[in-house]
Amino acid sequence: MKNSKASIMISILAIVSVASSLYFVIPGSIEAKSEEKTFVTHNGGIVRTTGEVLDPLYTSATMEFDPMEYLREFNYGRVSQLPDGTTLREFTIIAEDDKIMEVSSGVFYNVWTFNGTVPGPTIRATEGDMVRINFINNGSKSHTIHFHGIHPAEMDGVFEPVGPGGGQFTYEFEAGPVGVHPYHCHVMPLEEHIVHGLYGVYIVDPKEGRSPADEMVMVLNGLDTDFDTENNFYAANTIPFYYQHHPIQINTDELIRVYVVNMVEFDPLNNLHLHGNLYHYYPTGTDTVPSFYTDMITLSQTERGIMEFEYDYPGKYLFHAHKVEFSEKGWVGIFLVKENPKSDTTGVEYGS
Ligand SMILES: [Cu+2]
Repeated sequence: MKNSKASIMISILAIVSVASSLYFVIPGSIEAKSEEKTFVTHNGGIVRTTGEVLDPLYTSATMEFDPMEYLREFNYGRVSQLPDGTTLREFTIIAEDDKIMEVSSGVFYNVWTFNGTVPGPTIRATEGDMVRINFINNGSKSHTIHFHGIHPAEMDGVFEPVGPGGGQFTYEFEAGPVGVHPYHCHVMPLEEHIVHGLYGVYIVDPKEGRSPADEMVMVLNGLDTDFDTENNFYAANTIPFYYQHHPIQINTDELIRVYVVNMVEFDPLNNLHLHGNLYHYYPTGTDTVPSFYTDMITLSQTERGIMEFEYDYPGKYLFHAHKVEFSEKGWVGIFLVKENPKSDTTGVEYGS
């Protein structure tokens, strides 16, 4: 009985993967190391995984991605001055759609990438800068980059699909408004292009800057590894359970600023709960006054904002989706709060 169910499942997976012309690779040589858990999706599909966390740097996957590095990595571009004195920030973004990522032990998934990773690079500029994106499509399908924010219609990345095999387009616009915005491919079927990973974060800093802080980016995402339009895994920054097994180290009495962007498709809502603390929340990051002081925000597709908080007490604190299904499928992490070495000697305080 078990075997026949398994063979039916394998057949379904094979048909789905061929029909959708996507890669779903299960190398025979890779064996799960411990007992597999079974996830049943809403429509009866079955996904098996040990649930063990993987260090993506040491897997055989072709996408090399380190969530700890991504967390605090900001790309300011190649900087020059335009004749009128405006700062120009140039970025090169290359789309590909042939990389494979090991999502969980033995579960491999075809990711579509900007500059080789999911999410793509976090792009950062100051309000009023000129942003120039040299976009190259090295994928096998048409792609674009659609930035959220303010820009001319022809820079919107919707009606100018960039052809596969080296097609190019230059997006150029003034950075604004201040805040945190997503960028993503806008080629139809849109859901497919987003779900496979063609998205990233675009931060616009205010001219006067923000108060010093330990800054980080969290993209909330889902992974539909069996192509049934239900997510099988959820994460902050792509790798399920990663920050639970590799806690994010922060200090007491230090301002933490998290740029959070929800890119989960299929599920209408996501949320973020912080333990042992509350945070000031700035929806979209566009206002200087926080709208909420809370330990829970709810985010629909591409909703985003800035969280600011400080911990008084050292220790381990969870952060996770309070939608328990999501946290049990990978969207959970830990802040490891250490006593601030500066606290006693200098009494440094951030924020106000
Ligand atoms: Cu695309």
